[in-house]
Amino acid sequence: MKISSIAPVLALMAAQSVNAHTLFAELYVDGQAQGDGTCIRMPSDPNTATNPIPSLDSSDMACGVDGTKGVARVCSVDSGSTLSFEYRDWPDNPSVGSIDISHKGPCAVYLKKVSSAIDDEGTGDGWFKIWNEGYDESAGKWCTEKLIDNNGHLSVKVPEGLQGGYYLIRPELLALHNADKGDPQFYAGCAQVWLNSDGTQLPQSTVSIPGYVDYNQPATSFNIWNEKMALPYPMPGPSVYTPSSSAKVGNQKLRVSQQKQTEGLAPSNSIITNGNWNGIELARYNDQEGCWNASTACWAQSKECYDTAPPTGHSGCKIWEGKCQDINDQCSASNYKGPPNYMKNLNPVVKQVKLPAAEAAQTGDGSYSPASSAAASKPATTFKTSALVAKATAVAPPSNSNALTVSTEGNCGNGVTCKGSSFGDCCSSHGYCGSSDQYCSAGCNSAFGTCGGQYKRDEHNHMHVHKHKRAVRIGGDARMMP
Ligand SMILES: *[C@@H]1O[C@H](CO)[C@@H](O)[C@H](O)[C@H]1NC(C)=O
Ligand SMILES: [Cu+2]
Repeated sequence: MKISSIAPVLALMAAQSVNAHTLFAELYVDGQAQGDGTCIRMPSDPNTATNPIPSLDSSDMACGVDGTKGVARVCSVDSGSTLSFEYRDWPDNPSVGSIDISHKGPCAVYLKKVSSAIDDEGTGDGWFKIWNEGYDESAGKWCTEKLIDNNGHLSVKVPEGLQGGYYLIRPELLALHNADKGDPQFYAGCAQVWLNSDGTQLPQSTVSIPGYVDYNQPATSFNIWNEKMALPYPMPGPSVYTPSSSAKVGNQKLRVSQQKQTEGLAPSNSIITNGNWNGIELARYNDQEGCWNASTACWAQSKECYDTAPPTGHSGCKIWEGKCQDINDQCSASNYKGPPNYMKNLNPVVKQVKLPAAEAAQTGDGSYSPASSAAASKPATTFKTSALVAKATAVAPPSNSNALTVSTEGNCGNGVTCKGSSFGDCCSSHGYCGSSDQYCSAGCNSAFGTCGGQYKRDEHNHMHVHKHKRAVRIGGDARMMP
């Protein structure tokens, strides 16, 4: 019994070591965290889960790699609800960061009405955009930069008046750092939701994904490195759908839909969630055989949990394992009445996360329109702590500075210096060489290069070198950051 519980843990730990870029990893509905990966389609391979979508022509564009396959859960949202999307640089650790600062570009949120949020593949026609933002000229920031300011969170309101039913909700980021070289990098994932609404509206015109955007369009080949950017930025995709004003009547939240959600609900006897898996309480027992039966059934669920854990991790499986171990211990001690703590909710208490207010609805072309003042103010940085916090390993100073070798791979630390390297002379706090502000100012590590006052506009070249380079291991911590 013990063996079967440990083997999958080790397998997963090994698999979840290296990441880069970003992933839509958690959905919040009116501020309520839905759980790591819960109701979200995401790539199954944790090693590549944060990579951009490989091709703009592929079915991956709809809901990401492996996104044509639905997950077991569907989250409930109301007409007018605020949805917040959490992006993570490390899918199983929200406290590390959201997306590399080099990944500058626009964001958008798309919806598609479907007959089944679980069975619909997401690809094809039916998509409409409910919000987008490109470059905010007054703030001098791209949408992705604001996302970083908001600790990886993006909030939008579900339009009121939409037909109730199942939807796929698709937040999208586009990183433009290599767009001028023919490599626009899209990040998209889908949340499966039930929209509780008695509205009747749906947009007349929708687009197909893939198909709504292509290479060599103004939006996807835009050069962010020009001394003077060709603003306004031409947003990719269709214009934003705005419901007709007649839809916005009264308090939609009080007008509950006649229909009820039937698919993707958490079972009522679920006592813990991990991603889209639910731990189901075991039947009561009061003899030896029943006890060991319960133990077997418990470990079988544990295996299922690990086998289905998304890249966001398996902290819930670990908690469930504790329950199985408890049952085992009790059976061994001839205490055959159980299960212990029957129907006790085992989900950890979720710490409050400060989320940005919903962005103002936009009409038309996606050029910036100011959000509410609440959204503009910087949020506090309260984060729920993950059970699997990766150790941030400080780059140790060299024991002998004469032993420094010049970086040949763009990394620095552990005896490797940026000074004299082709990547730039500054070593960033994350252990990468460069010569822009992001490498040479705050956090710059003077032990492995020079710091300050030499900002050059050559980070473009740098990012090119690092294009999709997998994170390099430095002092036990793997990161892909400046
Ligand atoms: C234990 O499991 C076996 C095999 O599934 C079953 O035949 C038996 O009835 C179970 N016993 C109890 C007490 O639940
Ligand atoms: Cu990237």
